[in-house]
Amino acid sequence: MNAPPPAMSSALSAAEALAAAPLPADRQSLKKAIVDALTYRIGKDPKTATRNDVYHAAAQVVRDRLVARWMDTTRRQYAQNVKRIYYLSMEFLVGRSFSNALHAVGLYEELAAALAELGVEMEGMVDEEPDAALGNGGLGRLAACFLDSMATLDLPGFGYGIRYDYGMFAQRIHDGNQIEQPDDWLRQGNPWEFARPEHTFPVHFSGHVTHDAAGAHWHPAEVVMAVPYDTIVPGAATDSVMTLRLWHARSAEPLDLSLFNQGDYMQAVGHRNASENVTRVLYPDDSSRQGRELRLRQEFFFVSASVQDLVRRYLHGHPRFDRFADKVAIHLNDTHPAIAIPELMRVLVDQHRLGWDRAWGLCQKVFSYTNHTIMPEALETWPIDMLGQVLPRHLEIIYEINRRFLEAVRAARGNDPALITRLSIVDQEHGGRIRMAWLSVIASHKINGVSKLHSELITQTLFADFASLWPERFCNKTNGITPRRWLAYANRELANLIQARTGIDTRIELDRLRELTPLADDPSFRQAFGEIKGRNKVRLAGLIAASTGITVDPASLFDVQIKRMHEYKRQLLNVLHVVWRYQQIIANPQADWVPRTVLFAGKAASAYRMAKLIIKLINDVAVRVNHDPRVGNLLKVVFLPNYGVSAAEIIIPGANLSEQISTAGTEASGTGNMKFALNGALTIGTLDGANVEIREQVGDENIFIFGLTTPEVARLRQEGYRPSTWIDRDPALRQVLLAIGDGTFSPDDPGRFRPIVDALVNGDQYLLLADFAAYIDCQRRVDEAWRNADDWNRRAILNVAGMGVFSSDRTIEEYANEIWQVQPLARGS
Ligand code: 26Q
Repeated sequence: MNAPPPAMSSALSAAEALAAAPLPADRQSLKKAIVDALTYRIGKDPKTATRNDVYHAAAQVVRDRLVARWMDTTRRQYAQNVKRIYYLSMEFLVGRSFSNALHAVGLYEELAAALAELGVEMEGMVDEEPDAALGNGGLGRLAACFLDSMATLDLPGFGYGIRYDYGMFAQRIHDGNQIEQPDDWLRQGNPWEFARPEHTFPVHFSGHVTHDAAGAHWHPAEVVMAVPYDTIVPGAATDSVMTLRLWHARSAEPLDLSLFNQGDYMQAVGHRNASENVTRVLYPDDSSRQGRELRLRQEFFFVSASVQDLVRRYLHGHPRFDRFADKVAIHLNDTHPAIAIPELMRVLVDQHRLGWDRAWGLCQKVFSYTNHTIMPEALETWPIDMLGQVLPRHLEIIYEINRRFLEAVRAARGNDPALITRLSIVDQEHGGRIRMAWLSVIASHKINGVSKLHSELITQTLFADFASLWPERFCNKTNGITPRRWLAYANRELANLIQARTGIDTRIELDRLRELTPLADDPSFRQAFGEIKGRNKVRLAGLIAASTGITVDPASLFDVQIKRMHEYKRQLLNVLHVVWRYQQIIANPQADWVPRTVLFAGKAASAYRMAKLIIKLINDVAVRVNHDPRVGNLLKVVFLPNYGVSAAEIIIPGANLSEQISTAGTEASGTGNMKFALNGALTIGTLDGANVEIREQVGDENIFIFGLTTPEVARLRQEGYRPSTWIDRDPALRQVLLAIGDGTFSPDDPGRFRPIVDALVNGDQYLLLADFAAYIDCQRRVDEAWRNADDWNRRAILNVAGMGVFSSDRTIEEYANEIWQVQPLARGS
C-alpha cells in the first residue's frame, strides 16, 4: 500500500498515540465485527441480509485484520530504503482472495465457527466471491503465484497490471458449443481493493514530435488518466503484505465541453467512454490474434502509469538517478510490457535530460525479461505505422536503440548483412514490424525461459544469435506454483496428513517434501492418503454432477486434462484415445476394462475455430459414450464448463491421472502439471516443458512418458512428415479417424468433424498421428498400474514427495538472487 513515508506523515501527527492495537480475533469479537460490518458498512439489516451481504461483511472483517500489516510493510520498505522489484504483467490470474486471506491471518477455523454461530456456512459463502480472472492461463496464474511467494518471502515487490472491467470471459456450454459471456466481476464491488485517486497519472497517446537544441518534445494529441487500485496480497507465516497495483482508465475530462456547449450532450459524454475503453476488457487470446491497436494502447497505458509511479517513488528519496539501478528492478512478464523500455528512456532522456548512454546503461541494469513461448505466431510484433501513429516518440527511440545496437554488432562482428537482418528489431519482411522480443532481449541484463528444456531451446533457436553475442545474459528459471493455494488450502486434508506424519508445514516448507519418501512404504500412510484422494474425488463428482448433470463413479480412474484449448496441447489426441477405447469396449465388452472418467475443461479463444470445434467434438463424444448401454460405467466423458482457478482448486485434488501431452518442444513449461503431481496424481506426458524435470524428481517408474522427443520431432519434420504413413500402418487409428469423420458422433450433422479429420490427414501440424500408437500403449500401462490400488497410492505419494522444488518460493528465490539482486525486508522495525 502507499502509506506516505514517515517524513510526510504530518497530516495526522496525533494518530500515532491512537495507533491501532491488533484487532480482536476471538470468535465472539469476529461475530460482532461481522454484524457491525453488515450494519454500518454494507447498510443491511442482519435480519434481511443475503449470503452475498454476509460474504462482503466477512471479507471486510478479514481485510481489516490485514491493513495494519500492510501499512507496516510499507513503512519498513521506506525505512530500510530497499531495492524494489516491479513485476510488470498484463495478466494476474488471482482467483478468489477470501480463503487465502483467512488462512494468511490464521483465522480460517475461528471465522468459520463465528459464521456457523451466525447461521451461515463457510463452504457455501466462499462461493459468493467471483474469481478475479484477470488473465488467460498459465502466464497470468504464474504472476499470481509469484506475488504470493514474494509476499511470503518478505521481498519488497510490487505487481503492476490492469484493472480490467471485464476479465476472462465466462464459458457456457450450449448444445455442446462454447458460448462466451462477459465476466462482470466487479458488479457487486471488490472488497480487496483500495482506490488511490491521489496517485493518478496522465497517460498520453499519438500527436507528433519536434526536436530542438534541448532535445525531443512529444506533443501528444490525447490523454487518459490512470487511477491506481491497490489489492492486498498477504504472505503466509509472515506479517508482510504485498501490493498489486492495477490501473483503471478514467477520462481526463468530465465531458467534451465544446460538444456540450453545442448542445450535443450525448456525444459529449460519449467521448468519455472512448478513452475509458482502454481498460474495459482482457484480450481473451492466449497467443495468435495480433496487431490490435487497442491492445497496444492497453500495454502502453499500464506501462506508462507504472513507470511514472516507480520513478516518483524513487525520486522521493533520491535527488538524482545515480542510485536508480540499486533501488529498482523492473521485470517484464513476456513482451507485453516491453514498451516500458522506450518509455523509461523517454522519461530519463526527454524529461530528466540524462544523456542517452547514461539512460541506456540504467535501462540495461534495471530490466529483465521472461520469455514464455517459442511459437512464432505467439511472438509479439507491431506494425511500424501503427506504433508510429499511437506512440510516435517511442518509435523514434526504438529506432535509435536499434541503430546503436546494430552499429555495435558491426563493430564486433564485421558487416554481415544476413546477421544484421536477423538481429534487427525492425522486421522488414512482414510489411515492416517491430519485434518486441528483440527489443526486450537487447534492453535486459537477464533473459530467462521457464523450464530447462525451454530455456535451452530459446538459446538454440529463437534467440540463437543473441545468445552467441551475450551468452551470460541467458538463464533458466523453472516455473513453480504456490504451495499455499495449491496444496495447503485446496487440499487441507492432505496437508494435515503430511503435517501430522512429518511435521512439514506445507505452506512454507515444501523443500522438505522428500521426507515423505519412506512413508510411501508405510501401509497406514498409503491407506490414509488413498482415503483422502477418495473424498476429494467424491467432491469433484459433486461438482461434475452440479454443472453437467453427468453422474460419474468416484471409484473409476479420474483421467483429467484441464488447460486452455490449443492444438499444440493436443486435447484432440486425448479424444482419439477416448474414441479408441470406446470402440475397443464395444468390440470386446467382456474384457477386464478399467473404468475411467475422462474429464476435460478449458476455454478456447473466441476466434479460434478449430479449438471450438474440438470442444464440440468432446461434447458429442460424451453424449454418445455416456448413453451407450454397452459401455455402462466403463467409460464416462465429461467437459466441465467455465474452467478457472476456483474450478481447478476442486478438480486437481480429485485427479488420478494428469494429462500433459503437448507435442515435444511446444509447451514452454506448464504449471498445471506441477499442481497435479503435488496433489498425488500420476502424470501421463511427453518429454516437454517441465515434464522433463518432473520425471527427474519422481523417477522414471512413477511417471508415464511416451512419444517423440524434441529432437525426434525436429528430425521427423525435417525429413518430411507424412500423416498417411502412420494411418496406413495402424488399422485402429484408421478406425478412430473414420468414426470421427463419418458422423458416428454427429448423426445430426455427419460432416461436422470433417475439418478435424482433414487437418490431421493433410498436415497434422502437431504430430498427433505419429504419437498415437505410443500414447495408446502408454494408456495401457496406466490401466495396468491402476489395477494395483495400493501400489498406485505408493507411486502417487512418491510424486508428492518429489514436488518440493516446484514451489514458486524456490523459483522466486532464484529470481531474487540471480536476476533482481534484491534482499528480503528485515522483519521487526
Ligand atoms: C498476445 C498478443 C495479443 C493478445 C494476447 C497475447 C497473449 C496473451 C497471453 C499471448 C500469450 C499469452 C499467454 C501465454 C501463456 O500463458 N503462456 C504459458 O506460460 C506459462 C507460464 O510460464 C507456461 O507454463 C506455459 O507453458 C505457457 O504456455
